[in-house]
Amino acid sequence: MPETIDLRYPIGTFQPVAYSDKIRESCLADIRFLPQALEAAVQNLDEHQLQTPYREGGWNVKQVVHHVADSHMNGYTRIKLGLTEDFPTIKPYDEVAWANLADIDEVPINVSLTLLHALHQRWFVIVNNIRQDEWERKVFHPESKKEMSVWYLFTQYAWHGRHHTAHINRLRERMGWG
Ligand code: NI
Repeated sequence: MPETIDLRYPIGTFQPVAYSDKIRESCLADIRFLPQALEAAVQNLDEHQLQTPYREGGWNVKQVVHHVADSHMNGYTRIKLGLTEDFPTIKPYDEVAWANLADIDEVPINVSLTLLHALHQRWFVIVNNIRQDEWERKVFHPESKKEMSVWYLFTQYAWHGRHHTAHINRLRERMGWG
């Protein structure tokens, strides 16, 4: 496997999985502890380190942290829509363009970490209370023209948080930042 692909997907690409209690438990833990895990990943990094791309041509650490906040605000909304409306159409967004708006460079990452702590505290309570029959509720993604279940979204965002945390942790290891 070429190294660039490996760096892009340090924990592998997202793989949809069928419902199981065991996966539910591990994804709940991912949603619950993502803010702490991401905070630990960036601990003690200085401004120069935060400006370092996690791979050549990739987002820098700061962009990654702000992106997780952007993405998970969308994810929180998508799951809430899926739980409260009948087959709603969700809103895609241009994540690359979002990562290039002024807030990403100007706002300290602590602001997004605080946001993620608050967001995930609410998000965890929602997903922890999803009834068995609600996991199969569906949303429609108009760009990929795909139906996605609430279960799919839940497991995807659990993966997504670990995916980006791993980008930063792998970078720290490669750079010897401790
Ligand atoms: Ni992402």
